[in-house]
Amino acid sequence: MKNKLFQIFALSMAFMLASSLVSFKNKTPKTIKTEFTVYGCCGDCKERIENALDTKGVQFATWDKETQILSIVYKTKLLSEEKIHQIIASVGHDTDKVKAEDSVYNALPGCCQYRGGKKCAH
Ligand SMILES: [Cu+2]
Repeated sequence: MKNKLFQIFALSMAFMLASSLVSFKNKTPKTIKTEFTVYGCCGDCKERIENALDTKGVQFATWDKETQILSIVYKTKLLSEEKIHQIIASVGHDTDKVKAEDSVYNALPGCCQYRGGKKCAH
């Protein structure tokens, strides 16, 4: 009888532990690290992209012109991934989700106009 009670006790403890772990996992973390494609071509593009992301809520951001991949760590309280895509598009760089306005894109220096698979002139 005692043994059975102990079994029930142990089982319910295990269940509580498991469910608390699940709810812990579902909580939004304070910071998120993510990577996505941002189109650009040269060191000037890199500076433009990274400067645009030098903003509140971004802990770390680096763009690789060879792979066109942006790696970013941001605070979920202050930013969302959508917002980050918009910030980048607002300085003329297309992402895999948000395209820059043509007027903003056309205002980029000619050597930085990367659309159509063009390589930067420098
Ligand atoms: Cu460029």
